Amino acid sequence: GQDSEPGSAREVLVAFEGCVTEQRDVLLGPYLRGWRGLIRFLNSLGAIFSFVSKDALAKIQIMERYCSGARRDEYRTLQSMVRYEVAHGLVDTQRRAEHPDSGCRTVLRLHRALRWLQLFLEGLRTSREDSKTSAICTDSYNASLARYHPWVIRKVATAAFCALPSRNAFLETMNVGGPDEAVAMLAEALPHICSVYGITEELYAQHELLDLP
Ligand code: 1PW
Repeated sequence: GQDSEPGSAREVLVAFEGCVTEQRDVLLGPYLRGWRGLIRFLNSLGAIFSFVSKDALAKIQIMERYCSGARRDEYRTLQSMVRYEVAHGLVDTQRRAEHPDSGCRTVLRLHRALRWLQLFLEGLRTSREDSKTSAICTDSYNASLARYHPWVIRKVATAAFCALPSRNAFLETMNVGGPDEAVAMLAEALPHICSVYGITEELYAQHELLDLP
């Protein structure tokens, strides 16, 4: 669809579902499509969220360039990307220098944000009807992504969360029907997001890439 269409959370689910192969490889194409869908959704929440989505979008674009570039075969899966970049010394491990935008460090930022998303959606799914979306969002952020952000970003992000609509209105914006349908969709989607997150975390841990600058 077009970028101006509201989009449905279901597209995001389908993309993340299609990420993991039988060999437990993570396909970058669907991974980035899932992210694109998320960004579209974030933007539909209002201008205040474009601050949050802008950096993620820049990172998606870096990855899309790799995936359509001369070395696209190496960037088919997360596993082949790590193998390729590590073997060819394309990853800065101490400070950003020769390879400031390696695929490995770029995906690591998206990966950390995915943990936030996972906690947020899980909180939303299991919350009571009168819960505050902003509180769920703040708690999940503080439990995950916040530790990687400097004070000023934490402040701006937390301020943006206050603009989130009520729980039920938020579930409606997901465009999958009423709140009950949205909660059911989340229950279906979360295991897939968890699985992508878990495989990535394990892969990065094996290669000692979890602290890339
Ligand atoms: C409603 C729940 C939505 C979850 C969507 C996740 C999007 C998260 C993006 C947060 C971005 C905040 C501003 C940017 C900070 C960057 O410095 C930071 N990027 C991320 C994605 O955390 C680190 O990237 P950098 O500076 O090392 O290139």
